[in-house]
Amino acid sequence: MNRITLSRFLLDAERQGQLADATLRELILTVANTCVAIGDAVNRGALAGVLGEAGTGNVQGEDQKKLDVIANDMLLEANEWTGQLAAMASEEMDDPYPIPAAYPQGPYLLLFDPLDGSSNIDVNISVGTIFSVLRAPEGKTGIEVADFLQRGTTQAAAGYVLYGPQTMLVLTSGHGVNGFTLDHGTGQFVLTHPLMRVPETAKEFAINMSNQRHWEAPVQRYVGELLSGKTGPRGKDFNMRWVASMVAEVHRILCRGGVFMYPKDSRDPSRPGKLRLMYEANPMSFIIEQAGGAASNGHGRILDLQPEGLHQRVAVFLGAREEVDLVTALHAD
Ligand code: P6P
Repeated sequence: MNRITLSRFLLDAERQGQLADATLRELILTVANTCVAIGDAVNRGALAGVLGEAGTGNVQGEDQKKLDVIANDMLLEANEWTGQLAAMASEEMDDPYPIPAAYPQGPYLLLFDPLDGSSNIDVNISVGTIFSVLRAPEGKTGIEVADFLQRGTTQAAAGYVLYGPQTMLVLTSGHGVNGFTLDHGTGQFVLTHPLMRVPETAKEFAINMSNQRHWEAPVQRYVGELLSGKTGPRGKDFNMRWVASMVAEVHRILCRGGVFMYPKDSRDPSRPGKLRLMYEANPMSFIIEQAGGAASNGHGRILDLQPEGLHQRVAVFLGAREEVDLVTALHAD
C-alpha cells in the first residue's frame, strides 16, 4: 500500500490550496513531531518517573500533573525558535507566551491543551493533546491576550493527538478531517483515516451522569429521553460512555458516532461550563463540523462565539448533528 505520510499529505494539501502556506505546514509538522515525543513520555509513565502530581496548580485552579508541565514545556521549546509563531497560549499558563526576542516572529498563534484528560494518566487511560492555530495580527509585535480572542471560525487549523492503543493525529485545515496513525518504527504519522465523517445516527451518548442533579431542565429532559430508550420518544435504546478524556470521546464519535456533552451545571452558576473555549471547545468543534457534525453551547454554534477571555469556559454539546440540534432546540423552549 502506498503510504502517505503526514509530510506528504500536508505538501499535497498546500499544492492543492487546502493549506494556507508552507509556514502552516511546517507548524503542523512541528506540533505533530513534538506530540510523538510527548507520547513517548506518556507511554513510559512510571518508568520515566513522570507520573503523579507536579506539586503546582494552573490558572484553572487544577493540580498539575508532572506530565502536564512536561508536555507544555515540550511544546514551548519546540515551537519558540521556528519563526512560525508570534506567540503561544496554553491551558497550563496564565498568560500568553511571547516569542523570545532572540527568535524571529511568525504569522501564527498556537493555542493548546498540552495533555487533556491528565487525571487519567496515573490510571493508564487514554489522554491527548489538543491544538488550535489562529492568524496573528499582521505585522504586530507584542502580542496581547486580545489578539488571541478570535472566533473559532477564524482558525487556520486544528487537531488533536490521542495517546491510546494507537497514537493518532486527527487534523483539519478547513477541507475535511483526516486521521494519521503513528508508525512507532519510523516515527512518522501515516494517513490511515482519510476524510473522517461523524456517522449521521447516534447510538451512544457521553456525559458525566454523576452531575445529573445539577443540570438545567433542557439537559435533564434530553438525557431522560435517551435513557428511556425504545419505550420513550426516541424509540430506540442508547448506550453510554464517559472516559473523562475529551480527546478520547471526540475520537470515538468521529469513528462510530454519538454525542458528547459537558453542560453548564448549578455547582457553580457563574461558570457556563467546565471546558475551555479557546483550546478545547473551538478546535474540537472545528474538527466535528468539518466531519459533518455540529457543536453548540446549547444556545448557538460554538465556533460563532466571540471569546472574551483566554481561559473562558463554555458548555459543550457536540457530535451527530441530529442530536446536537435536538438538545439545542430544547434550550430554546
Ligand atoms: P469530569 C479533562 O479534565 C476534561 O477537561 C475533559 O477532557 C473531559 O471530558 C472532562 O474534563 C472530564 O470532566 O468532570 O467528568 O472529570
